[in-house]
Amino acid sequence: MDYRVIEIKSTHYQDPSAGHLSFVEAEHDLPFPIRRMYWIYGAEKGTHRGFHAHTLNWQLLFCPFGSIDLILDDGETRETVTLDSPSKGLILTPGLWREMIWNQKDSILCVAASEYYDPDEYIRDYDAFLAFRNSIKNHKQE
Ligand code: T46
Repeated sequence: MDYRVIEIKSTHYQDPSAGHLSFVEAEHDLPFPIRRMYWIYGAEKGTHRGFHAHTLNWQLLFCPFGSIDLILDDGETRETVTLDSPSKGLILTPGLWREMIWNQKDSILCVAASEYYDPDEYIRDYDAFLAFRNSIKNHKQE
């Protein structure tokens, strides 16, 4: 499936009680420029969000606190990636259906996106998503 799990670079102080620092550099670590960032917080355990795909957006998702399952669907298979470490990142290409489930209350989901917010660039209907995937497949076979 068209996603990639990456190790986000982290630095550590000699004294672990002083915390850690992780960082991502757009053109060095990501295959897209960052135009927007957003984050989701204050969600209860069991929260289920998403239920959509993007036609244009590339995204980096990471969870700096807590644990969140990302259910990914390319129209043929479903896979789950668990974001449960501040140094784990998930790069999603356009055209993947995603759902997110909060495994822990107050987990935070941070996203760096390649596009400005545009509601018309979302596919929120699953049948429309399948039709979109089929149109890509047919286009590739031509
Ligand atoms: C995604 C997953 C991982 C804005 O006004 N601007 C924004 O930049 C975003 C991202 C959202 N919104 C509005 C649109 C809705 O009225 O915020 C509201 C909640 O968005 P949504 O229901 O799409 O939230 P999620 O958690 O289902 O999905 C979000 C992102 O929208 C989506 O791009 O990939 O997180």
